[in-house]
This record gives sequence, C-alpha cells and structure tokens, in this order.
Amino acid sequence: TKDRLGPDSFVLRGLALPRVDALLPAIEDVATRSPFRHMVTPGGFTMSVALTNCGELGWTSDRRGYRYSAIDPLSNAVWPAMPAVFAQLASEAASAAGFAAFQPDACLINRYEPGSRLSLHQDRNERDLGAPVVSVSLGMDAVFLFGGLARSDKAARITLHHGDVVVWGGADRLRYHGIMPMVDAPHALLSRQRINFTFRKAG
Ligand code: MD5
Ligand code: FE
Repeated sequence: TKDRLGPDSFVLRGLALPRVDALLPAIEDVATRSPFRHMVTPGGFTMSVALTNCGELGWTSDRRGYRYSAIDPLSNAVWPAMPAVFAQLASEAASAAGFAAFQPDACLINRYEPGSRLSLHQDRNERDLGAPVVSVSLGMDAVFLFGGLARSDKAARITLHHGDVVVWGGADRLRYHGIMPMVDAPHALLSRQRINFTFRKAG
C-alpha cells in the first residue's frame, strides 16, 4: 500500500520485504569495511545513533560541522560501493512515488538501539534539494516525527515498520523530522536494532 504523508511524500508499506534477505548481508559487507560509529555533532554531543555510509559520498559530522565526504574518516579510504540491491530498491521506490530517474550518489546507514533517538532537524547538506530522499526501515518499529518548515511547527507521529520505504521530495524535502527514543521491543530478525538507510543525491 502507498500512504501519502505530505504533498510530495509517501510511505510504501513493506516495499523492501522481498529484498530483506539480500539487503542484510550487503549491510554487513559495508560495515566490515566502514564500521558503524557514533559521530560527534558540532555542538559537542555524541550521537546515540551509530552510522556508516556507502556510495560515492558519505555524510559525516565532527566539531567542525556536517558535510559529505568521499573519504571515510575512520578507515581513511573511500566508502564501500553502493551494493546493486540497494540501487535497485532506491530506483523502484522513487519511481513508485513519481520521481523518475533517481540516481543517488550517497547512502547513509543509521543503526538505532533501544533508547537511541534523532532529534528534530532538517536535511540540507545535499547540493540538489530538488532530488528526493528515499528511506528504508528494517528491524524494530520507530516513531517518526514529521514536522513543518519551522522547528516550532507541530509534528505528526508516524510508526515505521520493518520493510517500509518512505520517499520525501518536493515541498516536503526541507521539513523538520526526527525519531522518538526507541522502545526496547526486539524484532524477530534484527533483535534489538533498527537499521535505516537513506538514499540521497548529495553531490
Ligand atoms: C531515520 N534518518 O529514520 C531517518 C530517516 C537522517 C534521518 O532523518 O537524516 O539520517 S530519513 C528522514 C527524512 C529525510 C529527508 C527529509 C525528510 C525526512 N523530511 O522532509 O521529512 O533514521
Ligand atoms: Fe534527516
């Protein structure tokens, strides 16, 4: 099913389910070369979400700011290539939501554990804000906060389940959003984890 979240955003419920068996080992391969790590924000806080990246560019944070980089600062090498099963899913999801010819050059992989959260923020480090963001949820359920264009706008709460794919574009691309603190409710396949990966056109 396809639920509309906003004027230009959609949840494609369960779209990733047929590919889970291929996605999990691909994530393992990425994490072997560029491990999940907790980055520090410019404000000096260590993120409760652990992250890694694949593709040409990866999102990073440190005391100097947020940026996309071709080099993983932990391995000092390029990020792992985007696995084919990732690119196929991103393209299928973008098409289903009405965004043709989506060619992401970055994939940020977030790992949540019980208690992890992502406070309200906008994603605006990508060069082309006309391109959508495609996000895939695996493992434990999460409560997604979907706000407005001002931080103080009231946020709607949407539960994202294992296998759901969300596409944000157009007028919704710069809306504030976040993830509520994760409840400890183990998932059958991923146990006490939620993995979310987001495809972006960053460069
Ligand atoms: C997550 N991650 O579940 C979310 C999914 C992040 C992040 O927010 O920055 O890593 S992506 C949600 C998203 C991305 C871009 C735009 C909008 C939402 N939006 O306009 O609401 O780990
Ligand atoms: Fe975000």
